[in-house]
Amino acid sequence: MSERPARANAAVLVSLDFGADGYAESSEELRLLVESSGLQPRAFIQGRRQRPDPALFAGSGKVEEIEAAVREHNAVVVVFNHELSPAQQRNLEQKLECPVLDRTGLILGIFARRARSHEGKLQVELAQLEYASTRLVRGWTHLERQRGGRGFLGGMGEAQIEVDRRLIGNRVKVLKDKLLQFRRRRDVQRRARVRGDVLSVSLVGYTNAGKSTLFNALTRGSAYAADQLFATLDTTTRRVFLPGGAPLVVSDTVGFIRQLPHTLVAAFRATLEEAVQADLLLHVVDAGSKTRAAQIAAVNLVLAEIGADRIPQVLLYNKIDLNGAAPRIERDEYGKISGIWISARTGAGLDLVKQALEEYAAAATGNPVVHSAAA
Ligand SMILES: Nc1nc2c(ncn2[C@@H]2O[C@H](COP(=O)(O)OP(=O)(O)OP(=O)(O)O)[C@@H](O)[C@H]2O)c(=O)[nH]1
Ligand SMILES: [Mg+2]
Repeated sequence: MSERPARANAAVLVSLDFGADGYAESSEELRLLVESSGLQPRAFIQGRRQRPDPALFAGSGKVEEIEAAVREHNAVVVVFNHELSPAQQRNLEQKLECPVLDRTGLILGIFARRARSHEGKLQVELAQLEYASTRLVRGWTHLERQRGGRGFLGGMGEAQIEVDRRLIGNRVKVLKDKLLQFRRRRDVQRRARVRGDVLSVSLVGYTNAGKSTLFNALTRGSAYAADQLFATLDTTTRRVFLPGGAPLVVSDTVGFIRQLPHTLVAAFRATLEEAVQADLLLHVVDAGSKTRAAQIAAVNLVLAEIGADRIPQVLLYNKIDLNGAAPRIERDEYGKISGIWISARTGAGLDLVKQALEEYAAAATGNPVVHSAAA
């Protein structure tokens, strides 16, 4: 089968097992990430190694295998499920004669495609520039042009790759200044809300857990929900009233993922601050995920990184329609709500979520809970 048509988005995936936990799931996640980025996985090269090769990350035999797959599928990019050093990336690109993306580069590319708001775009650009400034990205722009593939890789932007480090430095400064202005404006808005004595709740969680679907169900809004990783990049905030009449602001936020690139966490700090400033976090979990515990841990890690680990949290085990579980509330030994089993899609258990919010609102404002209907 050597007569495959050239495809602008064919990708060869590489994931190597170094004996760490969660290898299978992380490899499956790579496939989802690649699909979410608009690339098509054509071949998935896997292998086992003790430790990365300093020059090429993979062993020479594995690199030959990758090279053959690139030829066979006419791939425009090779995606590694790992962090590559700038030197490894450059060596691989020379050897494979094909652009190589590492995990951080891939996630940055997805964020670049998704960013909609002015602030979101500035944040992604900042993260990309800080990432690019450590790498000789120039290496593959000519290859990209030769192959005529734009699309995904075009997301890095040739113009910004053409500029030298000094210009990158200048641009980074401009971006940081602009983002600071956004942040100040947001602070003002937030202070106005605090004065208004309104409970603020943020939906946080692993990417694709169902945050936007739940946000829409709770606010009857139309946040973009989709079966792709990082569907949401911008924080959307909406004011709603609970059945008992208490006002509340709910925010939908960007999803987290294990090994979320640090440049991104830093760049998105302003957006994520909405979560940091919340009175309560609704931590949405895909209850059916095989790596549920690892996903919860990854989210908590990022929350700690942005200083949101001390905010009270309720775990929402979502998508129970898939396993037929009944909606229910779990309480800890002090009677405080710790978890709720729901389906954002069918609406099962949403009344329990509202009930939990009423309890929190009452505790926060000192007003007793008013149940709208006598049970
Ligand atoms: N079966 C089922 N699917 C759900 C449920 N909630 C959400 N989904 C689906 O899960 C996918 C992801 O939902 P989103 O609401 O976009 O998830 P998210 O957490 O906002 O994802 P990101 O913004 O990408 O981080 C979509 O295909 C939803 O339709 C649910 O309760 N049951
Ligand atoms: Mg979303």
